Amino acid sequence: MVELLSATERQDALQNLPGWSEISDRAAIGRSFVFKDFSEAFGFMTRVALAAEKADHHPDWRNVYKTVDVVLTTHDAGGVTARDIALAKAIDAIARPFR
Ligand code: HBI
Repeated sequence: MVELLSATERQDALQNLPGWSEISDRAAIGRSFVFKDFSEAFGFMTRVALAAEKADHHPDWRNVYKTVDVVLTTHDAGGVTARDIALAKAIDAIARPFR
């Protein structure tokens, strides 16, 4: 079972994840992405979905038109783990070319 990150480990990880922040009441981390239009937003979601399947770690996300709100937590551990940090990094790499 993957271990929960400590508060310090979470803060350190977030230093290298610009745009992501702690959602403390949900024991999670989150970031919002705004794209040019719905088509780009959904293209981003399609790519993230494939990465999530590969990682067997899935986002809790919401899409309204060109905005995608992403929340990551590890249900099995009841909070933020290294798996969330790894997926956040993968998600940022997917979002980069859309800029
Ligand atoms: N995704 N975010 C998240 N958190 C999990 O704990 C998780 C998951 N996707 C799949 C998964 N766990 C499976 O390993 C378990 O449901 C068996």
